[in-house]
Amino acid sequence: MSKRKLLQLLALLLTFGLLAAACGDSDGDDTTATSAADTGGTDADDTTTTVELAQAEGGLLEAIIDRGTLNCGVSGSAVAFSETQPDGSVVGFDADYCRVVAAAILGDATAVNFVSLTAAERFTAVQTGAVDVLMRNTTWTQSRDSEIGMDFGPTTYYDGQQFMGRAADGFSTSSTINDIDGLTSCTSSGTTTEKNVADAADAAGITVELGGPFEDFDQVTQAFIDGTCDVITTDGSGLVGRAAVNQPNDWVIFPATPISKEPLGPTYGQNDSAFADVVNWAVYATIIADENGVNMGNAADMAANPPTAEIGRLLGGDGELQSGMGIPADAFLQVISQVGNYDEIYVRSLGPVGLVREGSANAGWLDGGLIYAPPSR
Ligand SMILES: N[C@@H](CCC(=O)N[C@@H](CS)C(=O)NCC(=O)O)C(=O)O
Repeated sequence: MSKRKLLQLLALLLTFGLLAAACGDSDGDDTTATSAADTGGTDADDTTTTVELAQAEGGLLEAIIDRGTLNCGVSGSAVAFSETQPDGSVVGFDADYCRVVAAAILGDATAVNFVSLTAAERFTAVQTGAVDVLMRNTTWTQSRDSEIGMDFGPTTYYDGQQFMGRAADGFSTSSTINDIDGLTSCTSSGTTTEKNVADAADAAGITVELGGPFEDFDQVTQAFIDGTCDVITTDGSGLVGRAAVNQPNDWVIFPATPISKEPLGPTYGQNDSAFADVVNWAVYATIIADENGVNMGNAADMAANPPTAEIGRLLGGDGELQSGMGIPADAFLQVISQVGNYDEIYVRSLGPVGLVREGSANAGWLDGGLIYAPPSR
């Protein structure tokens, strides 16, 4: 058995112990590091070593090209971000970013194997190689970036944590964290969300009961509807999506300023720069295209007659940089013509639930937002 296979097997064995521990664990965000160490070694450093060894050979880009499909980890139940349809297909903003990466590497936006993962399962799925990348409303944090062994690509959606309560219970959009003193707040296990509530409650000097544990946000939303939870909490976009689907007449989202920063974007195993560069620049390509008015409808014409030298380079013309990254020269032309630019991807999925870029952090940098890409040069 090759060293890589042996390590994958070891990682897989760890997973079984890990998932069993993670599913019912209300502190799942730490579960990955802690449980892996508990199962496979004597301390947390063992986990890190295993992950690093498993990834030291790199080569994920070549493996995906050989396989012919991208294994992309998604939620599958995140409204407007990744929603599994009855026929098994997945729609949404995150699902489209899986397609962006597949189009860049394989020239085919449909060459994606979507893998639905709970919050608590997601990092193990990357560590064991079950998925190549997560597009799963995943927040970039210091511990995930370091001890949990992930690397993060460009933020595709700037989010922040909020609460949702009922107007009948006295909540309004101007409610604050102080208004949930003594109440039960529910969220899914294995998220930044559950920890932020504890921090925010401590800072405000209030007591908040954590309901659950809940494995996913379907269960959380149902518990809110059933009245088990006074309020529910997650990334603001998740609350907007749930309200859009359930069409309640008295669910309100607060506070106006979120209690945390939740930068969401692609997440993959650490120390594989060739793969990371491709994911990152595929995302940047959608942003540069948006800034320059290159879209699904005109990308082929723009490639044939580039309006600027940068667009020529980006779409595969003179001076293109994609071949040197191990992907076809026209990789980003495929991304834009098959999936679209950032704005097209955003509006297609997030527009219908009422999430608008204008005036938000997700506007382009020239419009006062944070969506920004380095130059293609
Ligand atoms: N961004 C946070 C939360 C991610 C997450 O899985 N959130 C869940 C619930 S707490 C969610 O919003 N799911 C969307 C949905 O199922 O509607 C993280 O990375 O930990």
